[in-house]
Amino acid sequence: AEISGFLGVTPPISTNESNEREKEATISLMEELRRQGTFESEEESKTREIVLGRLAALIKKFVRKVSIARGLSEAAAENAGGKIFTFGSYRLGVHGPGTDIDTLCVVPKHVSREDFFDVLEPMLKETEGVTEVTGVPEAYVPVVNAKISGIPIDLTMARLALSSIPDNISLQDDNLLRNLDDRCVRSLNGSRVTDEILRLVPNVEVFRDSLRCIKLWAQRRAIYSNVNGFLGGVAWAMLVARICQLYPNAIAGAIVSRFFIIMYQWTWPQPVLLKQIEDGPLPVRVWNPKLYPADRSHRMPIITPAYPSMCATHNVCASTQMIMTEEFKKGSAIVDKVIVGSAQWSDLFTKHDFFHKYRYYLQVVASTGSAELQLKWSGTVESRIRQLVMKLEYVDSLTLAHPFIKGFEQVMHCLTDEEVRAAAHGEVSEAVAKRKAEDIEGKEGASTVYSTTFYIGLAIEPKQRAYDH
Ligand code: 3AT
Ligand code: MN
Ligand code: MN
Repeated sequence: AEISGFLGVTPPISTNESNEREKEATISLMEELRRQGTFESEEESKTREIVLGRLAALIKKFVRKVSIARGLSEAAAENAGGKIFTFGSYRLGVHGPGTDIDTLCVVPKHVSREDFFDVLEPMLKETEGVTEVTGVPEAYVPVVNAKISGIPIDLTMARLALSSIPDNISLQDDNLLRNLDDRCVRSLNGSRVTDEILRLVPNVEVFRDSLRCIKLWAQRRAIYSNVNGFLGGVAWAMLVARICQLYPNAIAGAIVSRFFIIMYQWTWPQPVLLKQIEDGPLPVRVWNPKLYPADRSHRMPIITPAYPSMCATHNVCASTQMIMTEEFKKGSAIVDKVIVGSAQWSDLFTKHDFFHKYRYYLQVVASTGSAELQLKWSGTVESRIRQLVMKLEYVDSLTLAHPFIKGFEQVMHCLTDEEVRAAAHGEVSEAVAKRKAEDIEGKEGASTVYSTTFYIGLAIEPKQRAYDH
């Protein structure tokens, strides 16, 4: 990739090594990240490796079983292979304790997506130490969720147009995407993007440490969420990767300090690219604002590096852009002080003050009468909050509509219709709040209400006084 002598779409800003202050700041940053509990224990780390080993063996067994059922010989079935790839935070090396391992299972052409849910899912359920197995075949990226030895696993699958999947197969070649089902292309995308990001940073270790810091900061400041119009994990990773390209010899403390100032001053909608966007073998859209008006409307475009390149931040709207820009500015001021020794890294990780910041809040309550429905309904409502925020941006006296990044869930056991109605509107009396499931069991007219409440903070323009005119 490094034909031009540097990684990225422009030459670096500086190839200097970090100075003493930045080295000290990096040491204290790593101490703080440890203190904040962002690293898992040695033991958990070992468990993850064992889990992945077991999973890899299980996938081979699954491919073998399906191969035999399709009439392949023992030798051909054995040779059919099957391989797992990880992506997400685990692959990037920035995962915290208890987070999931995102895993892609690559199978040969004679193994179908139906087999994944009809054969592998039951095999998982029967495997010792595997719990909470649920398949979601109808998802945009179909997935099986499970826990193996207590570690949450998201398992996606891609079927390649090959008769066998050898252990040394790489997913880098765009031609592998030819003649694949869309769901397979989407499943491969997660892994291909992650691997490409790692290939495009000058120093993976520095990238990891810097990203770990930025992720924690974004979570604490409540701007880590793709659905709500902020940035998700992949977008934050790409931003940090771009800064690493611009300062190839800098260490984590220095990268983080450049990160804030560069992101604060970035001339959006100029896109953040890790490499030039390439064309490829599929009849699919690649991000191109010259060609597509929808792409032109992206306010903070951050473009994925693997073909077919897409914008990871199409959900950003005027309000969330304003909020993130403000946070970049605040972060920049704190980090400047940290580098000269007049502030602590912990100051960067102070919790947001969303619930004290605004005088008015809009509350959106999604409620149903069943846990299963609630999961779907609250997800639907959450994905629409953005639309509401964008409508609010048009209200004259509103200067900002600030969506909070998560909803608050409640389960309320109600005895009367009145209680049900109140609960569905997000009002809970003390009596209802205290009641348990067994308190309403078998009682006539009683029912349980599930609710999720979302909040949007509203900043209102100060009223103009008469003499202003
Ligand atoms: P955690 O450490 O797990 O919190 P992460 O970055 O690994 O952070 P996820 O496990 O949620 O985040 O997601 C990993 C990748 O899976 C990111 C993205 O490529 C893909 N992904 C996540 N959610 C969706 C979704 N709803 N649709 C399509 N792809 C998704
Ligand atoms: Mn994950
Ligand atoms: Mn996941």
